[in-house]
Amino acid sequence: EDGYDLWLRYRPLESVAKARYEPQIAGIVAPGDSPTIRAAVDELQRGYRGMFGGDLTQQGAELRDGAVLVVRAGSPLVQGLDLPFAKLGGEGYLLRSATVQGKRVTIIAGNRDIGALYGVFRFLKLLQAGQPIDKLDIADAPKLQVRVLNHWDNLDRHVERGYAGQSIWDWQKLPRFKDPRYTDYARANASIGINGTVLTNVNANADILRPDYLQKVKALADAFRPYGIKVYLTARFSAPIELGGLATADPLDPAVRAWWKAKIDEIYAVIPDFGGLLVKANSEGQPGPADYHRTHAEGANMLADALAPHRGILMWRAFVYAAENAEDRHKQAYTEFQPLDGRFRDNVLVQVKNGAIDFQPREPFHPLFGAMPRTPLMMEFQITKEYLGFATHLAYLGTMWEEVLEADTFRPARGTTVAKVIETPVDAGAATGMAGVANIGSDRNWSGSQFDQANWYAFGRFAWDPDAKAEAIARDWARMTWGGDPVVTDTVVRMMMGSREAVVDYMTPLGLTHQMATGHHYGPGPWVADLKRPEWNPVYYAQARPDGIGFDRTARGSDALSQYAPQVARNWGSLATVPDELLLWFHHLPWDHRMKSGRTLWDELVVRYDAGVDQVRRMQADWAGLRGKVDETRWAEVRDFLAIQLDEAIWWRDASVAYFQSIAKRPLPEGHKPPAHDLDHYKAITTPYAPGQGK
Ligand code: BDP
Repeated sequence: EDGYDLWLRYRPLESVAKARYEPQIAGIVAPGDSPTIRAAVDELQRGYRGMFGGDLTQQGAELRDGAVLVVRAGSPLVQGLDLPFAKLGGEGYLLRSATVQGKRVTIIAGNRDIGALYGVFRFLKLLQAGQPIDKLDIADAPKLQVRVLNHWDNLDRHVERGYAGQSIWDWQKLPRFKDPRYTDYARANASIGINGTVLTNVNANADILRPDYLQKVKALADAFRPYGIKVYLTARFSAPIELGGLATADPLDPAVRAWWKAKIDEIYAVIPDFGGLLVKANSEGQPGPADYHRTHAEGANMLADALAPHRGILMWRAFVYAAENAEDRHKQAYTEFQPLDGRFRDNVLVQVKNGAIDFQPREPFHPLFGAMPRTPLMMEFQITKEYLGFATHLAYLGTMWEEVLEADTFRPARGTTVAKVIETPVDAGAATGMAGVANIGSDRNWSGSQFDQANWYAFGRFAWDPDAKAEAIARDWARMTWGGDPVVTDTVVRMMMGSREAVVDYMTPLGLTHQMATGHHYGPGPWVADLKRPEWNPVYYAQARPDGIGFDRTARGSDALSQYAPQVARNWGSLATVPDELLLWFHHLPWDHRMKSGRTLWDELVVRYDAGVDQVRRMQADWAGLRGKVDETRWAEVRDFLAIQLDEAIWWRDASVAYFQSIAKRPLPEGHKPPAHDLDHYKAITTPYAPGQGK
């Protein structure tokens, strides 16, 4: 095994389980004939072949006991049954054990074919997990409409922040050659409810909008369509200049508007169900409406208006911080976007990163959530682990996403979690959604490591249900990916559940952030102070000085806290109630500040760095115990990656302790070893050829 099959492995069931299931799965009845129903039947067959051996017989309208019905609402086969189609929406599904024509059957159905496909994946998951299927009564529907991956893939197949090889989009061979991998990609996404994919990097290249590239995009759209997946592209705001030869890209210029309208009409002529566009504007050097003194709303609405007749969506990113702006970077997106509340069209989704800075191992939730009640906001998570040790460090992100989604914004009132904010359409026609920056590449195992597949999986599950639980998701993934042995499942889940906190601890404990080395963001660089913009430097974030450490975001400092609801601001603003995890995010404190543990801040910091390293050791020990219980190839890969992670956790810990000790000038707490080398040693380490860098 090399991991290619992801969580859709469908390995042979044990004979007891097989014997139990067999009478309940005696054939398929799938009367509809559409590409999506065919995909559903294919998947059921594939699963059956893998788990039971042989093919399921396709049966006609004459039902037999044990038939599995794959149908749509309205099928004569399910008439007269009391089935909850009304609450399934366009993409939901139901699984129901029932008696039809006097026979015991299992119904898998949705209002549309895609629901039936999603239902088949759920059914296969039950079998993979050894769950009973004789009294099924499940109805499920996604809580968000737009559930998209964002590929930061360039046209030359370099993936920005990608750690799994090259882009899987082989532009040079498209449209003629459709790699079978495109279908497996679509299957994997459909199995977790992802219904869209942005093919190209947010740092966009206008060439993707050229007619020849649109034909390539169409080929991908054709491959994905049966699986309910729409394609989206990134739009470079200056494309009217670069492709259209216009002198300006001013969104209020009639020629510019006409150019975009024609371009968007052209896209829809090629791909009638095209999803829409994603734009990064006036951020990190990208062109945008501010170049013409226009607002983000003016820029977004121009594109939204051109997309609207085609029912297309415009995703507009709120990830902005400007070179000219001296304001705390935490505050800048809110300052720029919040006043625009209510000014965006209904088919615009403002795409907001989970935290205010940048996909760090831990951030408090972004203050825009809850603060723009008249604007559709979508969540943006980063699945690829740019700031959490690339593919080599084991870090399950489900716990991080759950933490953010469960956070209470108190806007307008207690109980309005971030999940509620993004789930609730701002008015009847408004869109909802979640985006995940993909970790997928051309590596055989798709994600660069076995365990990073779990992050792709978890993203889909949270996009379907933002109120989902990270542990339950980890358990499902572990069972499907590593087999049914409960010892394996429990161990894998335990490793996963502690893994992200370990990374936080050995990289950026107690609310520290952005301590990564320049450019690639892989190793430690807490001393870096030479980059041209202040907020690119780690020293900007830690504010470590002889008097103490941490970024003061209270009213005495940058007052970023004032961007949150008063209850949140009070909670995080007070030393009595702020959780240790966010302490230095919001407060600058003396090295001898007394922590809840009774230790000084300096001692606590060192204790946390070591706790992170120890947790990696525990993961190693856990994994060692699974030898022989999972296949050797994948086992050995994980073992080796954990060894890399331990080395690098120690590197992070030692480099950070050496640096902060040079400022704090205090001894290490009892029992904690000094760094192996002096500070200059760590400063001299360079990583010039790390993968995934921006270009
Ligand atoms: C940063 C990445 C950069 C992205 C940027 C973004 O380092 O490569 O372009 O986010 O989200 O974290 O636009």
